[in-house]
Amino acid sequence: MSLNLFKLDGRIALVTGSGQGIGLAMAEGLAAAGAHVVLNGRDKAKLEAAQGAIAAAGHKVSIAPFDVTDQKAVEAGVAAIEAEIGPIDILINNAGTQKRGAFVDFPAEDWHFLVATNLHSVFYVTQAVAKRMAPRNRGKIVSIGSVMSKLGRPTIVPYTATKGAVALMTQGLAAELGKHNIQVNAIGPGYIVTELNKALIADETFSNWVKSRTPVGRWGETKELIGAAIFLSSEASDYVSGHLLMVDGGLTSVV
Ligand code: GCO
Ligand code: CA
Repeated sequence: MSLNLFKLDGRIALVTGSGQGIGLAMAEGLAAAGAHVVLNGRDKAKLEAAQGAIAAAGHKVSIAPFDVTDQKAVEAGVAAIEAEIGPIDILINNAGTQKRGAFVDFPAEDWHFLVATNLHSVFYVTQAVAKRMAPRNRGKIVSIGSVMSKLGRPTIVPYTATKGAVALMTQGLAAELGKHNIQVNAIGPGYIVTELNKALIADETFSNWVKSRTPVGRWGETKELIGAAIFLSSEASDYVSGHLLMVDGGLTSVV
């Protein structure tokens, strides 16, 4: 049995929100596994810096700067990738953000921003990509959910709502796209050291709570999400669909 199951050579992978953090780590990992990665984000300079690093490592990488919350920009961006680079085999819906605050005071505009960034984006990008994958009868769609796809905690109700939606959207898409040999799954990161979590890491009480609440007793690193991303992007997962794969150090499996 060869490990070619996990090779992504010859595949094109679009990773949204991949200028930094989890998205960039996954893009680097997919590139190392052989994929031609297409980096996406709104900050072109950040994408160019990331592109430089991945190219310097000897991997194939392009950039596609468009705003995933703008349906017209998404449609144009995806069409351009397919015309200029080639058919997208793998889509990683990673773009997302976080805003924290008491629910009763949570500004409606922040709610709308989180829904647009974390959920509308998945609708726009997945639709633009899946309608092109379907006639090819092959594709991998991986969305980034969260431990909050299954659990709640105070101050992040809007974020939690969007991540719960991503998990069930994954199941719905798996049901509908399976006939086109498109596998649709999600990854649920636990508490990972990222820019979005900077304030939490700096809060000693919260950080100690994460360590005690997580069986492996520590925060995760962005690179620890790469294995799940390669698995769900490769033929190793051709019979896996509709699944939310938690990468959370065991957090969601214990009280
Ligand atoms: C929080 C954090 C969490 C996790 C994120 C990763 O405020 O509790 O941002 O939401 O870090 O969900 O999946
Ligand atoms: Ca499920």
